[in-house]
Amino acid sequence: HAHPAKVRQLECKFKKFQFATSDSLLKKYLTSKLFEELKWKKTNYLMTLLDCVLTGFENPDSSMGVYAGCPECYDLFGDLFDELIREYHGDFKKSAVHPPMDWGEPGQLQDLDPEGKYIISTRVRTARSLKGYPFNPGLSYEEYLEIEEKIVNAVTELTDDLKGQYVGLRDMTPDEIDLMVDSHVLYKESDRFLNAANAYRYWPAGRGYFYNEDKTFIVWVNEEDHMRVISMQEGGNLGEIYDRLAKAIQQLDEKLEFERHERLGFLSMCPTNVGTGIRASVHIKLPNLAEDMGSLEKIAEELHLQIRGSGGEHTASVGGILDVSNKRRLGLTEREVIQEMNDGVLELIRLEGSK
Ligand code: ADP
Ligand code: CIR
Repeated sequence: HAHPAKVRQLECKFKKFQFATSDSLLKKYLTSKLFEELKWKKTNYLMTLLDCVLTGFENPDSSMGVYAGCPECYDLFGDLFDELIREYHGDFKKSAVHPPMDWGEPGQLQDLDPEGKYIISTRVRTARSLKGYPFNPGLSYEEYLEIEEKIVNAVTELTDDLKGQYVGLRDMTPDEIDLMVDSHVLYKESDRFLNAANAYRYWPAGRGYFYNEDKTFIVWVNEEDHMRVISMQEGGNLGEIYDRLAKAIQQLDEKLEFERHERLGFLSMCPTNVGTGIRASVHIKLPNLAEDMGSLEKIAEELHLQIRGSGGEHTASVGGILDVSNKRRLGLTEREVIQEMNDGVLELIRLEGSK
């Protein structure tokens, strides 16, 4: 059972949350009845409901408002997580099962914008968690260092154009970090949604990034997830970028063991990322469509796309640049996820051209 003091704290915060205005899925699905059923539960990594929902209680403007404290949370607090997951991933029902991994064939995708008229850059990332550890909210100082060591050992063995070097954040100056964040290579140092979830403890211990010579292949260590594997470059050559990521995952699969759920696929701290963990995005200019953001958002939703600002999640669009990516990551194979983004972005470009 959870510690009584922790349950009292949870009850107090839940009560306060009842008065908050929030469009989050947490608000929608954490009913008083469900709360009573879940409030005493505790995982083997000592994670309770409080560890999962603190971010949403403290940030009523969250879209989800929930992070898993450890893999087991997806089962122990499944009555909450299943609802959020179903709604976010396009009606992925409790009875649905995520398909086995399938990256398809190299060369199956083309350039989305061969004339270079719309797309500034393209990025495909996936999230991975190492087996045998909690997520950020439950990690100890020693575990951060252990995870870092395992990942660094694996990535420094990568071959060909994936070869590169690892830099720990503890060895960088604030100015160096800012420069890398602004050039979209490195993650932000503070995000209030992650901060509320206790994802920044012991910072910068165990945090860092690996990059190849051209900075087209990057691995983030111990940001939101143990591992974010990223392939990116200027222009719209989705095929080249996707193939690079597929090759990297193939090599990493031989060196590391990842946390995978029978029904939900690869597990990650945020329920939006379970399944394939893939977010494939373009930085794109669509000046005609962007004149009416309301209707562009609606079109994007129909195409299962999500629009973010140019600095990433929870940022504004600067210079008319939008971040357009697949919204669903669960219930489809890797190949299907990327095809959905491919087709959606091509449709947006067609609509932009016909305006
Ligand atoms: P994630 O994709 O890992 O969920 P964010 O939305 O926070 O995270 O984005 C992380 C970084 O990646 C940000 O700097 C963002 O601007 C950058 N980024 C995302 N898509 C692209 C892209 N197509 N080209 C260049 N940078 C990108
Ligand atoms: C939130 O709930 O708003 C943040 N924790 C981020 C959720 C994932 N982001 C997304 O799909 N836009």
